[in-house]
Amino acid sequence: MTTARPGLKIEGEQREQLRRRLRELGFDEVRFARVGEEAGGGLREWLAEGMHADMAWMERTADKRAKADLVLPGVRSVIIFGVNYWSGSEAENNFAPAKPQWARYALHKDYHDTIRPGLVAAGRVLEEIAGAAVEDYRYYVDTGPVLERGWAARSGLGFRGKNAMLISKTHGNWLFLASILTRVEIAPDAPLRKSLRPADEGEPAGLLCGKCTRCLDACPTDAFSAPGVVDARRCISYQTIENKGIIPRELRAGIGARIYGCDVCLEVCPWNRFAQKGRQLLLAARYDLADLPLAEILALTPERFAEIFRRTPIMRLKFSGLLRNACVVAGNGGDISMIPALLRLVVHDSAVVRAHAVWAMQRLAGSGAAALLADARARETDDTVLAEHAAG
Ligand code: B12
Repeated sequence: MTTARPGLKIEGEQREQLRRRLRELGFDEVRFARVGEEAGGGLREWLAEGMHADMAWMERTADKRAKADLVLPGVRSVIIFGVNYWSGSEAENNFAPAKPQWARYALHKDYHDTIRPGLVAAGRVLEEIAGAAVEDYRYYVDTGPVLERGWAARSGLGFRGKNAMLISKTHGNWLFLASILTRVEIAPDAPLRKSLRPADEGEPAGLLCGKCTRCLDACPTDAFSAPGVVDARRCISYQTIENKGIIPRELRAGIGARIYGCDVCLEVCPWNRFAQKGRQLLLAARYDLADLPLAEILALTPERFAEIFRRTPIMRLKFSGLLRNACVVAGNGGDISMIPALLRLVVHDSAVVRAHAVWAMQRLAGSGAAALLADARARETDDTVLAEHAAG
């Protein structure tokens, strides 16, 4: 077994020097946590209840998420980074009722790409200040088998809100998280309430939420199975980003105008009043995406899709995923001028797109839909799409 080499220890002024240098790289928050006997918080219960929907990768990596030592043998500390993506007013038009709404984080170039160079540089700083070798640390942003919110809560970066978000007292809900697991022993920062057991060992959700339940009450699809616990199967973020297939019919109306992700449980949180506009040193804004009219999205070609969304998180959704979501938004919007565009999509190559286009047509054209859809229905061979025709 590999253990930390003697001497790889940082505390006092040296630790603060490390923090300062890391912040200079563009990270808004840099906190330290000690690795102990984690059990993975509620991850196992969450998985056992099937709340991860079809994110099988969450199941495959559960052991590693629960025990950092399986990711980096001999790991002693986790450095948790917060990157503030609050944009102030620029993205306000994102919330004009007539427009498709995008999760705020999506209105940037892919943050995995823009934050990663910062983490590479952070590794170099760790090598320089702590004498670590390259094999003494691993860095991750989002995609690694690391319970980032658990570590962040443990490091005192914030607390786990009733909306399951890591909420910072200074940035509210608008922080991306990233981490470095390291064999360097770094004196840990204190969690917000020292008297509590470590966050991912069962800290109650909503430590600083008081009686507030705005997030739980506002969720359009009732996705919270308990305070702090999101059932991904009902979460609009999951349905519009991770789910690549059919969005359950009973959830579609709740999606409203949300074309990619959902910020409702973040937006309503009173802690956001402290948020300051981010420095954007490790981010590249794409607020222009929020100006795309729905009609233009419904009429996109694969080439134009790639051109507009290149290097943004939206590429994860793929062309057909965006069209699917646009159909749902059109179906909810009540604007009959979308009907010609939808009629082109009821014969699209993708069965998933066809199914949601049929649904949207039925919502917009009402009793006239059957006649307008007759040709498409006659030619349809996919059972899922036929079921949508029949359901109308
Ligand atoms: C899978 C995933 C999702 C899934 C599931 C969400 C969820 N609540 O778990 C879906 C697709 C729905 C999703 C949605 C979103 N996500 Co997401 N997601 C992740 C990912 C990859 C893993 C999260 C995870 O492990 N979930 C499992 C649950 C069990 O754990 P958790 O809530 O994260 O951690 C807590 C529990 O273990 C808890 N705990 C303790 N005791 C108990 C007891 C019980 C019974 C339970 C269940 C839990 C529990 O302690 C931990 C922390 O306090 C992380 C990145 C990462 N590597 O961590 C990003 C991450 C959590 N997502 C993020 C973001 C921004 C979002 C969205 C806002 C995106 C959007 N606008 O559409 C929404 C927010 C939804 C929400 N309210 O949680 C950020 C959150 C940043 C922050 N400040 O909190 C992360 C950290 C990505 C990042 N690197 O910045 N996400």
